[in-house]
Amino acid sequence: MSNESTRTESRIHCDALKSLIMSADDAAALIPAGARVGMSGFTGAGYPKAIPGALAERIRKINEEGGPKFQISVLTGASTAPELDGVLAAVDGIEMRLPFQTDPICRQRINNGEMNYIDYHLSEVSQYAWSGFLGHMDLAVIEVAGIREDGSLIPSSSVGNNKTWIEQADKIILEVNYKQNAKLEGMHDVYYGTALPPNRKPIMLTDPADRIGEKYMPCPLDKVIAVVETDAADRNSPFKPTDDVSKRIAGHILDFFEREIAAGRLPKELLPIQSGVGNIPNAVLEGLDAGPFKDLTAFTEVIQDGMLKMLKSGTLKIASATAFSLSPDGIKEFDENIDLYRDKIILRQQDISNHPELARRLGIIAMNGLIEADIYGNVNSTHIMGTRMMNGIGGSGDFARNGYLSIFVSPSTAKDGAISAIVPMVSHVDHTEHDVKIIVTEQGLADLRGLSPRQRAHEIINKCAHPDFKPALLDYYERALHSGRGMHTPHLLEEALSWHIRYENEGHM
Ligand code: 0RQ
Repeated sequence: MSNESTRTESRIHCDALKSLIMSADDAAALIPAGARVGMSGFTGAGYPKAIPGALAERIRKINEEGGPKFQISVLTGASTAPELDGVLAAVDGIEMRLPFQTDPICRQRINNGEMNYIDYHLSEVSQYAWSGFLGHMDLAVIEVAGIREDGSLIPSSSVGNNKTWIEQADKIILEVNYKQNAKLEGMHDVYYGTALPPNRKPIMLTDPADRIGEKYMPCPLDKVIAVVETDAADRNSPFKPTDDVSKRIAGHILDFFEREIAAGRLPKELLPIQSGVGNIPNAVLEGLDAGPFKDLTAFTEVIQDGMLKMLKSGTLKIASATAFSLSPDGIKEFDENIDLYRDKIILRQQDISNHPELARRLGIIAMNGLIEADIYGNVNSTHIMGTRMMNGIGGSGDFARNGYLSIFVSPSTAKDGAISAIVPMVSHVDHTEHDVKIIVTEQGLADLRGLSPRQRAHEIINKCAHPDFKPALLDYYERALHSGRGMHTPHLLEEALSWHIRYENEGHM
């Protein structure tokens, strides 16, 4: 993942594919307008580094000449980086994007109505592709760490949907990235037993450490039309230093775990943890590492910096994921100490890392971020003020609905206190009141298990709301309760979204 590998020795060991080595420009020229392209990449790891840029340049030139607009559809594992989403969105080269993105230019195009965006649970993308809902896959562009003699592929720093794209696409272009650590070889576990209903069989994984698949991905040689060699590191932003708000959120979660262990509802090693990306989840991991826990396991989507630290200290004994999501410092740490991490990390495809059957069986503790929650426990994690896409639901729903505990975390306010994260009614729902078990802000932790909607409202307002907004929330709830309308989930429908409208009009809720 950083500079350890060099090009002194070729990583392309398959003779049949050596003759297909070409420049990124020549490979990009093989991608036609209108193509539906499955690309590798998951949270800034394992995405193709050279071809998207070369393609973007080609699209820019062609579109400047006038004539029919050149765009493609881009399907990935999850978010990528400026070298993929950013460059293609900048030239308006993406007609349709799925299933998750975090790129600012993409976001702008999506919210301007210039790009179709389909926001799917990450575990489901592969089955949708196999069911035919996502259309015909023309091409796969996949980054790999190397190609073996028999043409099978050594996956790179993410697996994502690569297995599906390779199997489904008519044609395949490979990027062999020499910056990816050669010792990634052997860390993957790609499962070839999935099927569509009614032919499904149980997935025989009962522990996050179980290996059920292959270390390599077979690749039909007759489909490969180009091989491009690259030398570029994965790119992710550094984490913000842990601030007081994150520390307080982490503290509430650690106290909660200790109470649950004391009550006999969690074992002392907890249950396998899933942690979303972002500064707060990373701070929670750091808090766990500083706490009394040992021999924890993770069954999650991404390995972030906090998890590396936990693996190194022994707090965590095994981490199963589909990708890395490391800061530049995290990448350096991983590369320098890969021998320590190799046996403790398993990278799987995302339809297994996020599989509902496995999340339910293992009893995952899911921890994800929220944009806003309402007083009854519905959570919006995707839409700003109900209409503007932030990132997407990602894998949060896979784990929140199917895990044993679903914890959602957020500061109690956003935008310097102008916005309350706790609102009367969410402006968009991703995780319903039925899926959300625990909400945590720096103010406190609301445990919603076993509570009716009215009881939940008291718990959420009193434990999680910021003091600046608490009186107004209590006032809303009391007036709704006595409005003469339904008392199961009391609401004042005329007012329910007035906080959002006030923010849009006046810049303050
Ligand atoms: O924007 O930096 O411009 O001010 O949203 O908010 O508080 O920094 O939190 O980075 O953890 O993101 C839900 C978006 C939280 C994320 C979400 C603004 C806020 C800031 C980010 P600025 P924070 P985080 C595994 C699981 C869905 C996917 C998921 C997410 C920015 O966690 O995308 O969970 N989750 N995947 O100011 C207006 C509000 C706001 C608000 C926050 N109420 N109104 N703006 N912001 N609340 C990973 C994968 O699936 C791959």
